[in-house]
Amino acid sequence: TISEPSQSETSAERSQKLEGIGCKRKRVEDIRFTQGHGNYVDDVKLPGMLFGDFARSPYAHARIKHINKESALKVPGVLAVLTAEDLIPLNLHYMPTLAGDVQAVLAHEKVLFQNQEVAFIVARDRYAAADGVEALEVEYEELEPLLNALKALDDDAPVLRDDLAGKTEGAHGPREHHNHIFTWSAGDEAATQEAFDKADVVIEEYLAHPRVHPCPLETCGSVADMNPITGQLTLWGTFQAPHVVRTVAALITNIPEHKIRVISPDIGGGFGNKVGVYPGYVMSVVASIVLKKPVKWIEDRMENLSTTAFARDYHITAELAATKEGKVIGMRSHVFADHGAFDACADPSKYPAGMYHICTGSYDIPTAFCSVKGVYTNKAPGGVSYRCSFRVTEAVYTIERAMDLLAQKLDMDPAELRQKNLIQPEQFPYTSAFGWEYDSGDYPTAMAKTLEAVDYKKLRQQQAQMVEDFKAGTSREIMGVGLSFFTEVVGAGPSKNCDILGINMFDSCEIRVHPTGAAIARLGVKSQGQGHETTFAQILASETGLPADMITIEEGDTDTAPYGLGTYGSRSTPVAGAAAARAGRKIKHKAQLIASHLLEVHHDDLEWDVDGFAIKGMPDKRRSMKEIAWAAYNNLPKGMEPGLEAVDYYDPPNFTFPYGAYLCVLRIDVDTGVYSVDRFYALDDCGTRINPMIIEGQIHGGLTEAFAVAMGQLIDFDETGNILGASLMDFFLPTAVETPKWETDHTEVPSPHHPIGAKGVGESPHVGGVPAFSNAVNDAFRAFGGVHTHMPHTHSNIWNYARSLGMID
Ligand code: MCN
Ligand code: CUM
Repeated sequence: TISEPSQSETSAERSQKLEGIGCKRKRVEDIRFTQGHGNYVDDVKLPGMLFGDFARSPYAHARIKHINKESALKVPGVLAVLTAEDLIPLNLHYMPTLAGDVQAVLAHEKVLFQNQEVAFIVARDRYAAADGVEALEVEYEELEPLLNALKALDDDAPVLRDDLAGKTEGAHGPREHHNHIFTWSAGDEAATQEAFDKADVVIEEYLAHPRVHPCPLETCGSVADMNPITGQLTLWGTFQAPHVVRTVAALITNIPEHKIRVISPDIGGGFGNKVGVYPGYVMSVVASIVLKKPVKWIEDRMENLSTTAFARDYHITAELAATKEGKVIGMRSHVFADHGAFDACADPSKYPAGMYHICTGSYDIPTAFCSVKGVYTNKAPGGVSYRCSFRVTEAVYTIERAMDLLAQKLDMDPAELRQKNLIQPEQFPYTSAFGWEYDSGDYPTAMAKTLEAVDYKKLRQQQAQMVEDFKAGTSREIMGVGLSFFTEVVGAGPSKNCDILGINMFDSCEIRVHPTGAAIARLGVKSQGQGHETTFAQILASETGLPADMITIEEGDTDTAPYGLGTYGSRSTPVAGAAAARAGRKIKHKAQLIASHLLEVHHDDLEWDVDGFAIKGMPDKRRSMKEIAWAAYNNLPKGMEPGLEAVDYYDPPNFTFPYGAYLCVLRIDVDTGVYSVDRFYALDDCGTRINPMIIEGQIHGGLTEAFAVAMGQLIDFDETGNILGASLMDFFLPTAVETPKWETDHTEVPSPHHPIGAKGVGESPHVGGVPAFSNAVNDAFRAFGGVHTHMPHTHSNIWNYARSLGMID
């Protein structure tokens, strides 16, 4: 009944048909996206569904004196006004955060940042809810706001968190001040001090990494449907980690976990913004319980930019110690981390500063020390989002700016200084001064390839010529060459290092092969645009011999997908991708036993050949995976259970360490501060490449966001705590018009511990891209006495910097 694959086809031909690992397979999800048939949270429409909207605080810091619910309840269509008073009896006015703090679901007594959630107004439709928000009367008494993280621990700094009064222990050790969250350090402080004491040359610089926001196209939202008859809660939402949301929901509501179904439908970009748990999610659930109807909550753009997870806001001091020949012998960094009003950072539990201690970067630095102080301010909570790999963006910015500053101090070329200090191929696996075990890499090759591709020498000659011309008064244009050599740490993670709320950070894949040789695979991660439906089918195609087109990938429904920790920290390929490969191998193992039965030989006499098993030395005597799948349902070896299914939960032995060498060339018109990016070359190594086209897309996206952060994005505040830049009128979201042209390249050093050798890639271009841009801008001013100018490098900031250096009269 099943047709044999044509025996005349060669292995190579059959292999190509699978569209497995290495194939530039077209994105299967785009069939629905490009035709407008994606299914996002706002597309969920249920009978009788109500809408909730937040009344938010106009002040950054104020006491709530009185709330008059009546004024809102009078609005036609408004059904309920919920405040903290309503949540207190349910013990839901605060919710636990992933960082071991609590966050107000609705402000109780005090508001701590502008646009904080004060009341939830539920109405028959969005418009009535918005009218209710307008009508609600809240009386506030303004308090002094705290906006400067560097002043948060001053003796006279205002007290922000009344609810923590007298609490001397935080989730990460003792608290030393009313606005102090944690102090965390890594490395060897004494040894590092010794290195600095004996160094010929040291540099020290304050490097601010300003507050930005990932600004995904789709904002956050949820639909909660509590069935009062069955007690079943169904929650659709923009969740990067649906299983974690289910567990947190069970813990805070006491609804048994099997009665909660969390569904992440299509997601229109996450970038870390959709990892955290937000008051809106909780309030849609509470409102559905109270009103016995489904309740939807969807943020608007300004709410998204001003209240849900921001990124960075790291105030970094970077120090390097080196010999006069340019060998770095010590690295030190101190950070003030602005976490906003609540510590809602989404890091693995043991790492309150994420993976910031990858800040020795790609260099063989024998001693290092870093410490991070987290503080409260009157700003929105968050901190770990935006293609950051848990603060690796900040870490790479620190070391890559510091290397340029050291090169300048030594009067050395930045490429040469890097080459002198790169970790050498024979040093892998390499243990860094902070204890990370870098799994693999060939850094000098990546560096050499990059310098050659751009003709680095010639660029430096051109630059020198332009400096001369500028100084001679014949030109008003200068040129910058920005290098960045980054190392990432992704794939959280090994359970020895990583957990979230005590749940180890493994991931999972379950595959079922149907009788006709088609299959469905479900994973514990959740794509937000990364193309998992395409690439995970490719891994399984290579592993099982079933064509990728015959494998459906499903993610995001906790009732069907195996438990997983979700998609962030570029962990899907390193962890769930590994689980997929291993689940595929389990399928293959059973298939081999079935094939041995069908071909009547011992299974050791069989060998795998692309899409089936053949008798060793007799390639024509074979059974394809398709035939084996059929047999799994009707012709099995005696005693074997029917079916062809496998599940794999994978706890990786280590992180993966993708890396890359980036180079940016830009020209600046000094009199206007206007720059143009002449060239941006990005070489990435993410180990085995599953889908080169998807990788290129990831890199283009990440570089575009790097450009955005380095050159324009900023979430700023005025002195009273009003958020500036909370709309797309002010917040820089580059379009095709501003975005430079990207040149991509790669090397391929597989991860030695990953089943198919793949490392993550989703965040690399952002991590490496930001310092390349910032180094380029700073490099342009190096010959004119410039040392460091802060991001964002807007035209006006560049112009002001040129003025401060006396380059403009
Ligand atoms: N891939 C590959 N070969 C590799 C590595 C990855 O073909 N060696 C493919 C993967 O199979 C997957 C994609 O590249 O289809 C990204 O994989 P990975 O690096 O594992 O990252 P994740 O899937 O875990 O995605 C998370 C990462 C993060 S943390 C942010 S932030 C970010 C990013 O992805 N958010 C994104 N890229 C994004 N892209 C889109 N479109 N939307 C987002 O929200
Ligand atoms: Cu830090 S942004 Mo991604 O890890 O979702």
